[in-house]
Amino acid sequence: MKNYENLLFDVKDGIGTLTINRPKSLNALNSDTLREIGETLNEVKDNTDVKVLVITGSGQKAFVAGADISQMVSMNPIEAAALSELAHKAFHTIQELPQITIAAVNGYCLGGGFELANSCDIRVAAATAKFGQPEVGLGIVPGFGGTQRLTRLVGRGKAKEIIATGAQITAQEAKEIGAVEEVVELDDLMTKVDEIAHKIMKNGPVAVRMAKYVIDKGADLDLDTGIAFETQMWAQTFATEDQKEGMTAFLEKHGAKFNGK
Ligand code: CO8
Repeated sequence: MKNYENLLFDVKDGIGTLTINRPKSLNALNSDTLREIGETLNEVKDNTDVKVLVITGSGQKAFVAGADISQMVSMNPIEAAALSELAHKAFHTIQELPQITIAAVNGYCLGGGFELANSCDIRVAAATAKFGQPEVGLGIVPGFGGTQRLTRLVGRGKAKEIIATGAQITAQEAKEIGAVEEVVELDDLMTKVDEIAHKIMKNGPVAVRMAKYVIDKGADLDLDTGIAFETQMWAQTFATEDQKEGMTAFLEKHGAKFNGK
């Protein structure tokens, strides 16, 4: 793995951890950081050692406090579109990764930070984390997918309330509206994320990957088409060694040893 200027990346026991590392700017996303995130994701995509990807922010104060305002202040529309495009590419790659991704939200999760978290599969937040889309207060609209992914998570009314007021909400409030799955004390954040990652990694890798795919691709289909799609995918799992192993191990009353084939 390369050494990056604005992020850290390591892989341990099957868990890849990508840490946005610009604590002096509360991990704000500038174009260099987005480019580095994109490069890391491209490596993660094909790295079979990474079973689960965790994305977090460096320090105790912020996950990501948004796109970098000092870079955006003097941008023209073409430059803004280029920045937004970089983020869209990176966030789209996160969404399409075969691995399950977990956002470990350790603090401020604002603007582009909330949009980054929302492109992950699961969000676990420290009780002290704050969420919001403050863009309208800067005279812009969310530009890294916030009007779309947040709306799909929490519904139009809540998304409009969050985006139009620009107000921050607590981690607990974010959980109540479905924007966060788990809330724990800050000191317990990475332990909780690790626990979830290990539960995921105990299961059949092909099945986990396929479940993510069916949920995401099925979300925009009508119910009947989605169910038909699920049936196809379900049937395909019977062609895997993991299915034979999982069911045999159950009947023989021992733990399964999946090989991901
Ligand atoms: N960009 C650049 N620098 C930032 C950012 C940011 N988003 N957030 C914080 N910083 C910097 C501050 O400027 C400050 O730097 P310095 O020490 O040099 O003065 C340092 O981080 C610490 O911040 P504060 O002193 O402000 O810390 P506080 O504890 O007082 O406040 C807050 C913390 C509440 C998080 C506050 O920093 C804040 O409101 N930050 C901005 C949050 C925000 O508005 N985010 C949205 C940005 S817009 C966005 O994300 C849009 C994405 C889509 C764009 C698409 C078009 C291209």
